[in-house]
Amino acid sequence: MRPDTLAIHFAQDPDPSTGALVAPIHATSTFVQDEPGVHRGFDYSRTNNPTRRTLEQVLAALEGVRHCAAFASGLAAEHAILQGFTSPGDHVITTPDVYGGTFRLLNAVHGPKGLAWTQCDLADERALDAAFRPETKLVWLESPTNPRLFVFDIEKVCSIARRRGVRVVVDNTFASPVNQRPFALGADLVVHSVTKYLAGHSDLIQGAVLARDEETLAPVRFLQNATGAVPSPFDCWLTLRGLKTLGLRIARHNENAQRAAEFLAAHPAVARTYYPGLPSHPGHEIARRQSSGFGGVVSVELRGTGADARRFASSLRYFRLGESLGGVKSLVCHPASMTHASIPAAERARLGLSDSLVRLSVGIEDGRDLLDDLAETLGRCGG
Ligand code: P1T
Repeated sequence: MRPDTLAIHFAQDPDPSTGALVAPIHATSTFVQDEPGVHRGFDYSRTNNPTRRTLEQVLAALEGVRHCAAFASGLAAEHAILQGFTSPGDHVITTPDVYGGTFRLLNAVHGPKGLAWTQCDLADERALDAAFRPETKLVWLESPTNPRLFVFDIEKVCSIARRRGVRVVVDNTFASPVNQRPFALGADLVVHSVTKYLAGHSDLIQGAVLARDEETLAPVRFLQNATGAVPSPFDCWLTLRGLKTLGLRIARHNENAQRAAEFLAAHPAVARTYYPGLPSHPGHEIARRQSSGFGGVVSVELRGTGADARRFASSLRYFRLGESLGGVKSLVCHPASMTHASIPAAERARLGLSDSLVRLSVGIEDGRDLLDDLAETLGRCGG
């Protein structure tokens, strides 16, 4: 089955008891047992639930593997990986750009408990080599990164890490499995904020961790039940619904974002455009090689002050000002005061996360309307 067919059919046969074409929502906390300890594979919905299991099967199949644990949010999924694969005294290497919530999870939750972590330009092989320590347990890789869309050679990083016996986690949220398949490039674990492209409609929060085998996933699977940050059956069903159009949506996101990026790169009010689909992007060749599309997020540094950037972000018509990305409806955010505000200002300055940066999540509206919106607003508010 190819991915677009799989998203619609895989693990989703009509309900045998009623013939319902669409899988029911198993809204139940518990399952009646035939005898104490004898049941039909489900005993309690925190541990397992048929709707969640279907979602996990479909997500795994889309990433080309068979094992997935769904969580109540992307951050809950990340937390389970960090808890399951690291201990106090261990060390994690990550990308220079990461989602602000991931930074906070490392910096303010796991850091104080003794986890060390280094942000490193994974494109610089010498810097990457130097970043490894005997205690390094994970390389945590966003590609493209949030919010500046840096792209890293996943296959190369995986082979370097493998030689050292270190696992690689790829946060595949920005690409989605339609554009990029990290397991084929050597990743050990894939994590998603399902909230974004997978669910696709900005109507729920959810996460997932995927692995090639259940043995690798075991620490995460244990924590899914033991700490209980599981998604509701209804949210799992909504994601199953959203996934049916994933291929179509991503194709349009890719197309609209490419056009927006080309337009913005040529605009005099824009100092710098970050989009892997632009030949000027430093990771363009790698992105062409390791992905089949460049995604729906475009970031720009505007000329002018941070206040100008904030005004621009607040003035667009179709790009609504809000956190998140990956939904059908376009969004815009000012990372320094929104998604990446949990990174202290001095640290943002060190990382080069400018106050003039604006991040666009280009939706699936008619791309011409989106370009008109950008042109008109830059005309009014451009620096
Ligand atoms: O929001 P949540 O579902 O918990 O997922 C966290 C997360 C993990 N990884 C990446 C790459 C992300 O972008 C996110 C969430 N990001 C936003 C809310 C945002 O606006 O960037």
